[in-house]
Amino acid sequence: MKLFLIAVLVLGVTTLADTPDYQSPFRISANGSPIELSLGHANPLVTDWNGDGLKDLIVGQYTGGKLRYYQNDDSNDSPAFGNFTYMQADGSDISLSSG
Ligand SMILES: [Ca+2]
Repeated sequence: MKLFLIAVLVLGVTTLADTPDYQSPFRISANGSPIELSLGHANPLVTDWNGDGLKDLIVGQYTGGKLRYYQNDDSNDSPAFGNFTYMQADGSDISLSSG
């Protein structure tokens, strides 16, 4: 039992020591300028939206609840984004309410 408790304590200390190694934050640019939203709440999602094998950027913006779509025009290692378009459904901009 004593050996088990020591093993649990060692495992616990080891687990606490294994902190994630995150990169430093950086701003994502589109057309050479950092992406700005009119209000600071954004919800980014990186996914290959158009199925071309390149990860695109979708940003949900707080103002109006619209979804910006930035198509990746370069590569997954060095993505490049141009102008955004608002995502649409049935010909209308998608708008999600907050809350
Ligand atoms: Ca894509």
